[in-house]
Amino acid sequence: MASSEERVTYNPCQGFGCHEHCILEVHSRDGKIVRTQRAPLPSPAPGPRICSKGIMSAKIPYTHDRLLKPLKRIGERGSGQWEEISWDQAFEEIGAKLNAITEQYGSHATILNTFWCGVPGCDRSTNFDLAMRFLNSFGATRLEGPSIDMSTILATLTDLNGIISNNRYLLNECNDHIIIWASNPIGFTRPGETSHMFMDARERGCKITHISNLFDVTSAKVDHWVPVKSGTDAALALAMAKTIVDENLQNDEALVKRTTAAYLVREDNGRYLHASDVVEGGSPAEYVYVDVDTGEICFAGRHVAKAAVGAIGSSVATDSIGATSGGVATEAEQSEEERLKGYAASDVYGDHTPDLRASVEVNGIACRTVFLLLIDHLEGYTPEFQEGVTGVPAETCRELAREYATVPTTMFIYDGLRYANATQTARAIYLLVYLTGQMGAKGATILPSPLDYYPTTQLNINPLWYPDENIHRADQVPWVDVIDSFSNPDAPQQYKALINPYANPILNWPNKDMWYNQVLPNLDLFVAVDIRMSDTCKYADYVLPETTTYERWEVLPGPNECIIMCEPAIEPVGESRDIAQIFAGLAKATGVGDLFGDKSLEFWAKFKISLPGTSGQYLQAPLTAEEDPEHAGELADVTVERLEKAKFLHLDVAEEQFDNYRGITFDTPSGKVEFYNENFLPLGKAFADFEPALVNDEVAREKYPLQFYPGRHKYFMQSQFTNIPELVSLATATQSGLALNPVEAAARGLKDGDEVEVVNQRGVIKTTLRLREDIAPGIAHMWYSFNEDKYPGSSCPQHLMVSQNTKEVQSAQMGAITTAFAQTMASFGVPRSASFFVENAAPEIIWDALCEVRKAGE
Ligand SMILES: Nc1nc2c(c(=O)[nH]1)N[C@H]1C(S)=C(S)[C@@H](COP(=O)(O)OP(=O)(O)OC[C@H]3O[C@@H](n4cnc5c(=O)[nH]c(N)nc54)[C@H](O)[C@@H]3O)O[C@H]1N2
Ligand SMILES: Nc1nc2c(c(=O)[nH]1)N[C@H]1C(S)=C(S)[C@@H](COP(=O)(O)OP(=O)(O)OC[C@H]3O[C@@H](n4cnc5c(=O)[nH]c(N)nc54)[C@H](O)[C@@H]3O)O[C@H]1N2
Ligand code: SF4
Ligand SMILES: [Mo]
Repeated sequence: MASSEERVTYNPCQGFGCHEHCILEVHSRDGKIVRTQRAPLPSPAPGPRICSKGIMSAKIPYTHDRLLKPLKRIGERGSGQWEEISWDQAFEEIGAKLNAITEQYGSHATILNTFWCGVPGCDRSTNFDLAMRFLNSFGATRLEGPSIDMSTILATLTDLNGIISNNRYLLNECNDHIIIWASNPIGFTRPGETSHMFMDARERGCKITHISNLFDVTSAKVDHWVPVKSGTDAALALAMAKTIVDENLQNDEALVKRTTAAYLVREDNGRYLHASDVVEGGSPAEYVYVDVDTGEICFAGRHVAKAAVGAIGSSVATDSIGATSGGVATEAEQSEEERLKGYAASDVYGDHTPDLRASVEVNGIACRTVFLLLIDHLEGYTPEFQEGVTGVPAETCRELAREYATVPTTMFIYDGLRYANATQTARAIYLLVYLTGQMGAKGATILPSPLDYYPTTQLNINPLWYPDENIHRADQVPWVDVIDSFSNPDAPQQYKALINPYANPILNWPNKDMWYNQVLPNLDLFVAVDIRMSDTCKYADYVLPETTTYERWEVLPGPNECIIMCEPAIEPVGESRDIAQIFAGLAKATGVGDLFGDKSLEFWAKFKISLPGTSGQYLQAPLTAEEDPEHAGELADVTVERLEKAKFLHLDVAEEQFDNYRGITFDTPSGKVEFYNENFLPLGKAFADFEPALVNDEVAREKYPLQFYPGRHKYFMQSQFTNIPELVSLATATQSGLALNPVEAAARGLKDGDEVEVVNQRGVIKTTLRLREDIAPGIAHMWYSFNEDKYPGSSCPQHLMVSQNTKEVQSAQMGAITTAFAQTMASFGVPRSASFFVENAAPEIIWDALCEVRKAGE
């Protein structure tokens, strides 16, 4: 076959949800994809890398369960009986039902689930932008996000007003030590470039320590593995903090400069002392400290030099919303250079040096510094105490603390802290970073959920999100309120319809029974959009087939510091349509077609680059030699024309890798890190503490002594790729059945290959026992990605998990975080529907469940 017939395009990997965000070079011939390989994007070392899923991704358009036509349910929900219908009929019938619901209950009665993990591009995709546009055209209600992957974000919401630093290329700066805490990135969950960066660091002589509850692939690749008992990490982190302050290894200067450690707190009510408490007319916004040399009482104002960028609150720059309908440029944000200058100037102490250890009476009020309070708080968290809790020897804890405090160390934390105490645990880990001054230090920072996020390369998506100036037409709601409304006719809003475009919640979210028993029976209409028949589609009334990433347009800034124009590699398979067509059809059928418009996905994707980015300027990229040999290297605006020719351009990102923690100030009330947060005083949680996780529950353990651990598959991406036979073979050969340590099996008289039942109060799973030395005693490990049909006559792993969206797991701390966050967002003028809320429930309980294993039929 002549090579001229081969077509090459660049498309995001369908498994984009791993956060590696690989772009694939896609080769197709005669309208069919023949292979995918890594794209030669010009980017920092080690350059693009892909994994087995990226290679098998070429099969995604052609799977046996690919949705090819709109489907209408004809049997009971979940019965799998469908009628194929035309798009016209689908839009007409769905439109009529939505209109009837709107007439009776208002447009907010329709819920849109915008959770994005399944869609290539995730929250950066044009798909996501158009979901927001539909939300804002229709005036629907956005479903609040599940508490998944949230612990580090919630910790930073508490201490830093939501600022994260997650540029994965900072791993290239690590030469001394990396601690991977609660994550399995190497060769597993981050199998692309990130794995290579870890291995390259090791080759440079950088030591890697891994702290985890089981010996996983990452443990096997590092220098030092520290096993901890599940859900106990806060005890280890706090005992490390205690060792650091006991041995005076903390960084006093960093504590004073960047945190409120030297500020006085009133002993009577635990609140920060303010200038207004001390002098008549003093400012309630000024904090109080003691000069270490003179003993003078001094005041510090709040100096925030335009705080760190990229707060997770919202992708919306609200100040520009008013201007969007005219397509006018957005207000310029501060440049990177100005921001850093601002940090340097943000000295609130003048000539004074604050005393970290002041204990004084001011105006008759006894006060002590936050640092002294911390020393008291850590009193009980001795290395010996933690040994009893975590199983980590006290001496190992001390050594780790000393090493951490004296060797520049990057802390890599990801999402393994999936327990009810996750927020406090993540705060305890962050505390170590503040104490030692490693926050934002070169080669020594903290990277939560690192990815390729460049705040300076964001496109302005407001004009896509908001069809007009009414930014408050839509709303947002948590599941618990939806469930409540079903049994309460007086609830302020009834919810009747659900549209689910990009996720597979009936499989992935830990509350299957809530769907079957409470949600589905109360919905008048359930519409799912997907590329294949998922568990969620199975229960829908209408299933709408979408194009895959290979059949549609996209423009993505970010991956590998590039901006990529993703053109369709092939024609849509079957009658699948792209999301612009799908939402436009729904909008038209519901009378909001004029607002939503009828532009194509290609138009919207290109439209994003035709506007200045959020920095107020067009994105810039150096001219390539192919574009202009004479001026190669010179900066020029990224335009549609340039991208059409080049397909991808390396964006002009600062030479110095960006670390959002490299500055000094934060947008907190004090302008500093508040690891002592007075909002949480009523809960006794002003500091990070160790609270037992649900798996540590002693009473329940009597009946169910094992941790039920339904983990992710190496060869799948949650439920994705479970329809690729080659990957299914690999997965079933290596990760199937129930994996148990031989010690636990012997104690139950079980042997390898036995048919067993995994049980708890919520369900019984029938499966086969596999003995594995690498699974720690105490853990019953399963994998969870397959459709429920894979478990005939049995519960699915998700049944045994703690239900996430119930009142029982709502937590006071989450309530306080959510309330504070809502206030902040409102004060910025961000509409509720655009804020990134997560449900007010214990943050991560995916592995926080217990079970017992017994021989089948006993
Ligand atoms: N037991 C257990 N449960 C877990 C986890 C765990 O480790 N253990 N992990 C949790 C985590 S971290 C997450 S993020 C969630 C993930 O939860 P989900 O976001 O539900 O994840 P996916 O299974 O990736 O599902 C996405 C859906 O999108 C569909 N899809 C893929 N590409 C496209 C597309 O281009 N267009 C459309 N319309 N649809 C598409 C897929 O077919 C699939 O049905 O699961 C959570 N659940
Ligand atoms: N192959 C593959 N890759 C994926 C995904 C997938 O489904 N498959 N999903 C993607 C998504 S959405 C996400 S959010 C990420 C998640 O990526 P990670 O956070 O890296 O992985 P998880 O599987 O959530 O976490 C598993 C690890 O957490 C650690 N762990 C568990 N409990 C504890 C504990 O109590 N203490 C400590 N210290 N460690 C503990 C163990 O090392 C375990 O191997 O993976 C992404 N990548
Ligand atoms: S690491 Fe693998 S699954 Fe993840 S985006 Fe890259 S190729 Fe896809
Ligand atoms: Mo995730």
